[in-house]
Amino acid sequence: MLQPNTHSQTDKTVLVIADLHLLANDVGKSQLFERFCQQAKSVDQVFILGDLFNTWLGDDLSLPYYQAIIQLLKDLSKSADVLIMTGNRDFLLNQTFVQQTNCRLINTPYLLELGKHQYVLTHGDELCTDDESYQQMKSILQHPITKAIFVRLPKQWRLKLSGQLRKKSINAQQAKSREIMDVNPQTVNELMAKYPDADLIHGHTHRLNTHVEKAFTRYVLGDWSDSKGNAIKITSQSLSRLEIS
Ligand SMILES: [Mn+2]
Repeated sequence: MLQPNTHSQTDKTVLVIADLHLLANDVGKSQLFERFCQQAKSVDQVFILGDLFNTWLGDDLSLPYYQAIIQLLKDLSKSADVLIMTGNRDFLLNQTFVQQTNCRLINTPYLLELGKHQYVLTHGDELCTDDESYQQMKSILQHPITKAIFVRLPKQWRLKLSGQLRKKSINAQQAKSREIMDVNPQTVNELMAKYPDADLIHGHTHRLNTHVEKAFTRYVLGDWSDSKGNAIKITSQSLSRLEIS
């Protein structure tokens, strides 16, 4: 007699992280990520919701800097399905990165279905619509034409340009209020209206918290320091927070 498939999609365990902002020379945080990868080897899927890397200036330029991290991702991919969404810092991740790591790049928003539960996964910066200058800058920088031109520039130019952009961005952030840089509730509601049965998981704002709204719960992932990281663990039965240390 045929047995029901006990390893169906509904049984899987999933880990979700975001905003590690890894730097090539940041040994502490790289080791923390290594410990996370050890824990993650026993799960089915790992979602990285953007800004895994602090800067990514094209696969040809940035891959050599991050070889230790690339190796960790490659090893993790052997036991878990690793799905990566780009953030505002690493939106130039591309196919050579995919080939070297065997991770998959996914679009935002991504609908994750686990048992009876649905989760909308997104980096979160597109929800911060009060920050109009940021959204304007994003639409220029992440435009396919801009990206295509940028990755063809000489490496030295790219390094210089990214340094200049970073300085501008830091200055701009200092002049903005905390509220402007958080998600806009109406934008969140508009997104979630398209997914009436789902909860929301996002990063970007670095404000780890759980907001229980009428129609959905919004789980915000925190960023990682050199000594402490955070993740969300989901099964078909439950959702819980994990601390990585
Ligand atoms: Mn971000």
